[in-house]
Amino acid sequence: LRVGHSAVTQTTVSMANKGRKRSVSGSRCLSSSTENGATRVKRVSIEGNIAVGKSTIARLMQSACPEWEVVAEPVSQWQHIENGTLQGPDASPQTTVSNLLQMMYQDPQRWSYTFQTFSCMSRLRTQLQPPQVHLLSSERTPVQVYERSIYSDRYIFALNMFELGCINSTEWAVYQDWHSLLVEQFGHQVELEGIIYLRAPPKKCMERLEHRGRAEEKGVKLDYLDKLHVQHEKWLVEKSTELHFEKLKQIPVLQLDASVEFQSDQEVQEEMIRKVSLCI
Ligand code: UDP
Ligand code: D5M
Ligand code: MG
Repeated sequence: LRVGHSAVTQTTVSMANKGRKRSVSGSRCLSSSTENGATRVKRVSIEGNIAVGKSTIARLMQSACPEWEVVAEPVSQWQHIENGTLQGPDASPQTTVSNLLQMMYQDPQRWSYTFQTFSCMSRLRTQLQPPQVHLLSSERTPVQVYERSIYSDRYIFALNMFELGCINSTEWAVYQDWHSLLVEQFGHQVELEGIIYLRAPPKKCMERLEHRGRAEEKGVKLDYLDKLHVQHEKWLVEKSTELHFEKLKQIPVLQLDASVEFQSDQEVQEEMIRKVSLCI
């Protein structure tokens, strides 16, 4: 799964050419350009299998490049579904009514569609937040790093649930209808400059998933990670997934080999972050 140098170089060129580069050297991570004087945000998403190390690399990027903003996946919202959100003086304190992540894993036939509606809505709401003020006042182009995207919601998870029969054909038709509407209406506000595909064999992801020990994921089997791996490969490597958005087909993909231990190896981390920096 190791990515050859030429593949990285090729992707670097296509991602970098999307903006005018002033300088990239040493620990400098970004180009510092604006277009037509307007503040322009560069957004990249980190994609990859469950527990491959997306949050870990995102945290490492955040400390290596403080001028980047990492927008984490709203997993805790999925674990804590809150009651009504009445605003103002009459608002009652919010309480957690359920754990939708757990419900989805325990009874996928019943809860997969509901989970997909909420994971996509909550992700979009989170990613629509404007960049932090310090990013906007920086001389450099603000960069937001998303953990996954509304595209992996559809082309990895929802599609997989449909193929597994956990979302039926009516739910799938309804899902695709509102997902396309959301992308048409809001897609430009979360438009991606590039995708970082963190890639590792499903067995390695399984080891990391077990090591992380998230309670809801106790029943996740290697077979499920195998299926998600294939979905990632079809979308991001083989490009055989049927996509419904022209812009999405053009987005450059940087593959990073996450099969090696990078969390505790500074040299490996630095090399990964260097590859990302060259592309942004
Ligand atoms: N992890 C690890 N070595 C690595 C990267 C990650 O041991 O090189 C561990 C990390 O500490 C966590 C688990 O793998 O316990 C999953 O990582 P993370 O939550 O970042 O994965 P994600 O689900 O966000 O892709
Ligand atoms: O992903 C967080 C957890 O949430 C993990 O168990 C996968 C699951 N997840 C994330 N997005 C989706 C969608 N759209 N459908 C189903 N399950 C999802 P992690 O990889 O740990 O960051
Ligand atoms: Mg994560």
